[in-house]
Amino acid sequence: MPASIVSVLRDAQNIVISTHSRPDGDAIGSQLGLGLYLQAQGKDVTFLNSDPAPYNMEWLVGADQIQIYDGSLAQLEVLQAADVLVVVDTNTVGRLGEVGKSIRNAPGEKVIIDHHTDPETWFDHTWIRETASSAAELVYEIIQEWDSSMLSADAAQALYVAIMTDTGSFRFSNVSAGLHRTVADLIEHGKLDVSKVYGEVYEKRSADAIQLLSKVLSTMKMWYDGQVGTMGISRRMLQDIGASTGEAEGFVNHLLTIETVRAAVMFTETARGTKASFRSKEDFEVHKWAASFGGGGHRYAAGAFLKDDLDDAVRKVMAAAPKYLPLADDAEGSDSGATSQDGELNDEDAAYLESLQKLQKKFRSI
Ligand SMILES: [Mn+2]
Repeated sequence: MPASIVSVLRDAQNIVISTHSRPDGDAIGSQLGLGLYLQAQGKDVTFLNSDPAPYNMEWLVGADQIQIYDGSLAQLEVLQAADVLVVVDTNTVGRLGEVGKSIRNAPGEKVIIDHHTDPETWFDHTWIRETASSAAELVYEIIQEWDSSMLSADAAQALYVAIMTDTGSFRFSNVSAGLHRTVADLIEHGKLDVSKVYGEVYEKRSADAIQLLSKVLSTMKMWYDGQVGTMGISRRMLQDIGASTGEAEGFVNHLLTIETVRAAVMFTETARGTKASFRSKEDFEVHKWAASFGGGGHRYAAGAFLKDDLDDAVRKVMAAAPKYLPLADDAEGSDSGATSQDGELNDEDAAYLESLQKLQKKFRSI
């Protein structure tokens, strides 16, 4: 209940707010929206994250107050002194990143405000609704319960940005009339120029990012009769262009614009392995598929990290697809790899097969 969260926050003086590693718009917007509101209520608020805000969130008022966790004595003292520690937009100690254990082990009461599936159980107070469009929607409900006349323009703007980014600019299936009423309130409170806000978030890309997009689009592959689409970013691509993975944010959504595609996976190779971002629509759900690789998230948007290079990660994830997706019957056959025009192995698969054979030879020779 938001009322019980309100009383926990009202009774606190020192409050730490944190969110997930590699934070997105909802993470930063929810954190700042809540934090600025609490500051207006006279609370001492510390924003403590494992990673910096993405470049297109740096302009939000309050973003310069966000501290990056470094385990310093000063930060440990703040954590010790916190009456309440609030976690927004994530529900596991692991997803909090470096700061996670310090938050969980801090003596203050832990509050979670979140909309992801399968929350961990170490929180003392929970405000969780899986069907919420964003963590920010839940933050707004707390503020509404408390006193929305204290919501500043800057806090309203942060919450608006959070909802806008987590709903694909108000178009995902969890957008309701009620959410639009919330958004209308935020526009009024923030006196927002919505077109300008959109531009700050989505129209600040570098030419490099668009160059990267052109390369990434060329890796597009259709699987299972076109019901699933994938794209991949190799480390080489990032190095060649000099772009960061943050600039590839949202690329996966291009796949979902294809009529036949019900699920899409974007693979991003890093030094330690490959990140898979899952997206889906209609009756396809991807969170269990992602969870089978140690990840998690929402029904229609989830992620996982595999300790494999790009090619192996693609192969493993796509081989598991029939277990988790309601693929049309005729699509499951043919030991189900990428659609190949002529039924022959494509270069990539041929290379993979070759590497397997080499590996077998190696084992035989031992
Ligand atoms: Mn979110």
